[in-house]
Amino acid sequence: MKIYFAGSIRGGRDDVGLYHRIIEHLKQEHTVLTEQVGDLSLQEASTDREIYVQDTAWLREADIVIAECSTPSLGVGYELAYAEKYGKPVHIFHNRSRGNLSAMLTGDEYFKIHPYENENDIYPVLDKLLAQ
Ligand code: 6IA
Repeated sequence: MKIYFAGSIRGGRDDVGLYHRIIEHLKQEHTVLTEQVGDLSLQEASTDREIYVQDTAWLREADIVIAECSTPSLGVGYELAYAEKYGKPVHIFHNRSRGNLSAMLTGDEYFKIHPYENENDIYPVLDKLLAQ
């Protein structure tokens, strides 16, 4: 499967280690198009226009979109709506202890939302949904 993994960048990098571990897990059996989201030392290398054009092309190419939304991010919110527009399955992971998700995500019945307590709860859910 070609996976578009979405996680906060300019919204805040507090969870970059978590993104990195999720991407490493997904890469064991699948292709992750957006490895830079989990890059622990991400550098400004492209223009914003280049990032937008590349990321929207990857969204259209992806088989599935997986987002970690515990750190709110405008860019991730945009990507989720873009994925819905193109009919891509969207799965959203969210740590319950980090506050409520935006009503624009929880109120959209298109999105599959997976609240979790601990990081270790994420991986079996991922394995199950990617095995389908
Ligand atoms: O609004 P945000 O920056 O938090 O949006 C994050 C989302 O937008 C991620 O899921 C990415 O797919 C995408 N995105 C945002 N910035 C970049 C980027 N470089 N490279 C690739 N994808 C991005 C930004 C440069 C960085 C050093 C600030």
